[in-house]
Amino acid sequence: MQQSVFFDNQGCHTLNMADADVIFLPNWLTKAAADNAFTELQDTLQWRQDTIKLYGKEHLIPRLQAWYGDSHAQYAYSGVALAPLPWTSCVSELKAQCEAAAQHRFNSVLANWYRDGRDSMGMHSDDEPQLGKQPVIASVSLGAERKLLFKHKQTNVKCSIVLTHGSLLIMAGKTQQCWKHGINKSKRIDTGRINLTFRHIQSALESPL
Ligand SMILES: O=C(O)CCC(=O)C(=O)O
Ligand SMILES: [Mn+2]
Repeated sequence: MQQSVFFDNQGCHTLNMADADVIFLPNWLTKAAADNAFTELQDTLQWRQDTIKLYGKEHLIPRLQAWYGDSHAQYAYSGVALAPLPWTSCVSELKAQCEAAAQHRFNSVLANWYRDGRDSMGMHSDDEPQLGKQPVIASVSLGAERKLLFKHKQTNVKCSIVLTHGSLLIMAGKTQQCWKHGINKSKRIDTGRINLTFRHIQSALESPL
């Protein structure tokens, strides 16, 4: 498994991945801010466990999810249509911080709650047409550390990054076009993790910038 990371003196890591633009800030939030956000999101988001149909059979998605955003930011994820709920203050504050860090506007967020190591997310790319050609995605991690795996679609090169409590991962450029990512199950993890992926959904209702 290849993993090479450049460190700068602000603790910002740029992953040296071909055909990708990935930046990782492991201590983006203070521990106190990350602890508070984890508790508040766990308690206040409208978590749901959706099902997906695979080969004609219904399966529960192995994690809880919630979708928040501007009302026009309609999204279909893994075949599940998600109507956005209106922003909560905690999610909206994190959105503003992500916008400042990524220098990019977001209008929606997918929240995932991995209750323990039995919850996971399959390898996928966030490359739905509504996200545009080279989407910028800001991903905030809270709670248990989980490993994010990347696999190059053509070369099958793999690398991984441990997503720490209070970290921010920014994926941009050709990352979604050229790589898949996912979170495997892990027997050793018995505590929860919440991840927020802020996105910008393109919509006909949006006024041009
Ligand atoms: O939990 C994570 O870090 C990954 C989440 C993700 O890939 C997604 O929401 O599309
Ligand atoms: Mn993703």
